[in-house]
Amino acid sequence: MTKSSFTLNRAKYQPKLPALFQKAGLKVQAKPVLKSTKAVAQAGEIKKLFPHIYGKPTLTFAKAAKSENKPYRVGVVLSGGQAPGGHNVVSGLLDGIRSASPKSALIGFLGGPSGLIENKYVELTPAFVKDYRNTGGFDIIGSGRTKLETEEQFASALSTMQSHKLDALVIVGGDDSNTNACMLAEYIASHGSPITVIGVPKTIDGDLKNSEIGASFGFDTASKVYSELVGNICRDANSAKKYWHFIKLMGRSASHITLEVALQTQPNLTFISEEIAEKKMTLSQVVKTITDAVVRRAEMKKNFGVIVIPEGLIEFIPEVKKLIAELNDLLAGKDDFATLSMDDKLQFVNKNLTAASSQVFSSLPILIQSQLLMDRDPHGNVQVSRIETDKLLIDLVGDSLRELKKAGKYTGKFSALSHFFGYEGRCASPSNFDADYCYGLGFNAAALIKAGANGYMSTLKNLSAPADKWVPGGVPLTMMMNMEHRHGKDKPVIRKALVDLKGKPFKTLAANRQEWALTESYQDPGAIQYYGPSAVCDATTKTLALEQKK
Ligand code: FBP
Repeated sequence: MTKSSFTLNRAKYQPKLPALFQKAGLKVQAKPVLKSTKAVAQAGEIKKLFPHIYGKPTLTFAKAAKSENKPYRVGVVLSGGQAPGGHNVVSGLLDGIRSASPKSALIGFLGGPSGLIENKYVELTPAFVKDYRNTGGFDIIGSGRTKLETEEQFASALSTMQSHKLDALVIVGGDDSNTNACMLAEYIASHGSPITVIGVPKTIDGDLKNSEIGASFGFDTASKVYSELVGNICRDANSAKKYWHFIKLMGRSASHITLEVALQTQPNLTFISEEIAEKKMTLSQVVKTITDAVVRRAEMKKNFGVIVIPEGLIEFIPEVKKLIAELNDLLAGKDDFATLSMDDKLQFVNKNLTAASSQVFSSLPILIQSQLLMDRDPHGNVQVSRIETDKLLIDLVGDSLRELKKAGKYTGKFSALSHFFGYEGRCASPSNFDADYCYGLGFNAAALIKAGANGYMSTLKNLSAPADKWVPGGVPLTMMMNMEHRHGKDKPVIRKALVDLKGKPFKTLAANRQEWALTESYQDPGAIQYYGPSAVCDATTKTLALEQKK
């Protein structure tokens, strides 16, 4: 296969490892930091559910005086949505275990967790991995969203691992996939097997972070891709001066991507779902906020602007959130729902919803109603990327502007365009940050395997500093767990990190948004740079820089 000259040249990039691994390779030993740990919430219940792996210490590494050189047999699964850098996790892991011994072997399970259950795999040799270094995508072994749930699935997963004589399995995934990793680690330990499970924090959504994890990989690259696109649209809006652009940005629940893109590009209006939930805003209040901005700008003869909307916004409007929770429970108990006609679906739903939710449901356009009734993903999440919130808002704002026009309160023109940026960013070539971070996370996972850590997430701390100053370590997965209502039942899951309304990134937006609404303070972040000055090529996200600013 011929390759673009970018691919050929980018393959030569040598990711930067933390100084400890540069000096010592895998000749390191684990040291506890926090001697014991607790789950973030419902600690008693989590402890009961994970008796074999609960409460372990957090770990860091130091150079070892002596180090045993043994070959490792490791399996790897890429799980959930694609995120830039996955291939570098694989290459860092391979280089890590091979630096312990060139006889080490890496088995890649195909198509996500289902490959592990069904024992579909490929051996990831250095020659196989070579072409994937520093590239985007998960195509090296594919990904999937199968949830490990049943006794049979766990038993098959363990038997696959035993058949390959694995020492460890690495699961690269977001909150749901690392919940899988945690359950599997407990299952394996409870069956007396020495195989260990290590998670790697992945998701463009940026919501797998906490006191121990600075960022999930992929967020940096994806938000830079969207920032470039939104920056271009801002410039177009200000050149043509005739369109309102409604831009929905991926990120499922949390609004981290939207917030980061807003900080990078300074559009006229930005919605942050977490703020909408906190202020208990109704859908009409959201529509009124946009309508007011359109009217005020029209008074200044500016019949154009740019609005960014997180894809999960609809789920955070309290009345819709309640409706979705009721729908989730209803749909979880009705296996034949997908086979019903639309009329039968609507009849079933309207009959079983509470009066308040039924009213909210009926007030939505039929297109949005049908999108709310689509299949949930295997983890019970509404597939918000398929709900056209951008178009819904354009319709509703259009209606309210027509009313104002009739009442003589608005004389402007409203011509709106909708965009959705999501899949455009998930497989981009990893930025230097993600290329380094992912390679380091993979190498660090090898160090955790060598340390015999089970039920841990691979971590690199101090991420706003240059890569050689990053601090490798591990965090017990149970430390991030809490109980949540999913598929009509309470289940242990890793807690999602939503946007902190008291945090510096949100406060920076809040301090500037009035000015940005009425002016054209648009910024042009440009495309991701892979060659050039470090200040441009190695810059982290604004979110990370603001969060870690002392
Ligand atoms: P992960 O949490 O698995 O990383 O997935 C992130 C995401 O890209 C969300 O932002 C988006 O809502 C969802 O995946 C889309 O899923 P799909 O790829 O199944 O359409």
